[in-house]
Formats: sequence, C-alpha cells, structure tokens
Amino acid sequence: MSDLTLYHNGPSTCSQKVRLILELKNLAYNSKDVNLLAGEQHDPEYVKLNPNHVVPTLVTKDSVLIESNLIVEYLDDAYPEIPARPSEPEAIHKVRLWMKHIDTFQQYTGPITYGIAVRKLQMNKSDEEKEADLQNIPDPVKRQARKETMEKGIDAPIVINSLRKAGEFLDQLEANIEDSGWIAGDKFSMADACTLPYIQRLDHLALSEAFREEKRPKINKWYKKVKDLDFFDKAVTSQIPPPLVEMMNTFGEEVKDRALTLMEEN
Ligand SMILES: N[C@@H](CCC(=O)N[C@@H](CS)C(=O)NCC(=O)O)C(=O)O
Repeated sequence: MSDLTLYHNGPSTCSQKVRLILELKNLAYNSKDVNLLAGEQHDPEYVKLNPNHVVPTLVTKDSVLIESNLIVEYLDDAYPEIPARPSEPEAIHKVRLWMKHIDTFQQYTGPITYGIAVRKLQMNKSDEEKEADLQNIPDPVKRQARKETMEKGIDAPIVINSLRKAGEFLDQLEANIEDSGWIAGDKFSMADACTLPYIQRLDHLALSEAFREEKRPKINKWYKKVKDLDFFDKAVTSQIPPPLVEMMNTFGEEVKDRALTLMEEN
C-alpha cells in the first residue's frame, strides 16, 4: 500500500500531468477515480479534500495537496531520485516560467472541450439535470460561462476566445521547444508533462492539423517524442476510454474547419 493516494480522472488534463510525473518517477499510488461527468467532484466528502471542486488531489501520509502544477513540483521535491526538471538554474527558471504560462492557459481548455464535445454528450440529460449540474459550479462567473457554452457550443464567446488563445499557445510552444526537442534542457521534464495534455486534447478533438509537420514542425516532432515515452501508455492512453476519444473526435470533426480558423485568428 503506497503512502500516496491520487484522486483523479482518466481524461482530465490536470490529472494526466500528475500521472506522467508519478510514472516517470516509478512511484506507486492508490488510484481513486472521480467521475466528472457524474458530478463526483461536487460530492461533499470530496470537496472537503479539494474545496475548488476539481481534480486532481494528492493525499500523502501527512497532507492533502491540490493544484496540479504544484503537486508535480511537490513530487519532484519529495522524490528527487529521478528528477523531473533540469539542474541548471536558468533551465529551472524556464520550467517555472512555462508552468506559470500553462496555469494561465488551463482555463481555456474546459470551454473548448465542453463547447465542442461534452455539450453533445450531455444533450440527452433533462433540463432539471442540466440545471442541477450548473448549480453545482461554485463560482458564479464560471457557472454563467458554462451555461453559455452548453447553450451555444462553438459560438459561445468564451469558446471563440478560448480557441484563439489555443492558437496563441501553440505559437508560444513552437517558439519554446529547444533544439533538444524538449521544452527545457535535454530531457523530458515537468514542463513537457504539464504541456502534453493540452496538445493531446486538441488532437482528440480532431484539431491536430494545427500542429501538422508543415505548420508547427517542432510541436509535431515533440508530440511524437512524448507519445514514445515508455510510461506514456500507462500514464495517459490506458486511462482514457477509447469510445470517449472516438466521440471527441467525431464531435471535433463536425466543427473542425471553423475551430481551426478561429485558432489562427490570434
Ligand atoms: N488549477 C487546477 C485546475 C483543475 C481543473 O480545472 N480540473 C478539471 C479537470 S482538468 C476539473 O476537475 N473540472 C471539473 C469541473 O469543471 O467540474 C489544477 O491545476 O489542479
């Protein structure tokens, strides 16, 4: 029995970051799935652990840790044997700066995913169920944004803005990948782990043309390198149900042209 218990969700981007670092470091953990579509993030017992109603949460022997990037940092501090960041101070600064950037970008992934795919998955819920889902969102601004996303999909202002931000993010990533093929230093680091889920999500939503070889060649190569890591399957692919990926892809295909155009409008 490990001292680490991870409350997470297979497809969740923030959960993937933490699982990639746990696997890089060969750390065993007890896995507790939080079903986001079923609203388990709002379960009062879970909210005691994570008052923000989100995954992931890492419970250690002594404490409860939230915020994916900070959990990743914690794992590197607590288990330094296999490092997840370079050792040179300038490279460490680059990792931290990039992770700060990722933290800002994170807010745009939800609207893109909900606006293109989750909205469609939830269409057969009754109006009462949809309203109950909305009322569970604690922040009134986020609640209103989710309502618009569910109603208007890719035409909701928040989804349009998020797609533009995704294009901007891809330009920044393309500029940040070093000659080594990684984001900071000469190895896979937490900067790469915290970036992967967002690129993969765009891929699952049928938007990988935005980083095809002729368009953003560094991202194209980097994504292949990350997927080739020997722990990638265990940390990522095996945790995401294939029918969900297929559904995201189908819904993504329906709006792909418009979404790709919006992404290049940044
Ligand atoms: N800043 C938080 C964000 C966590 C977050 O937004 N998690 C998403 C999944 S990637 C979530 O749990 N969403 C549930 C919901 O929006 O209801 C972190 O990095 O841990």
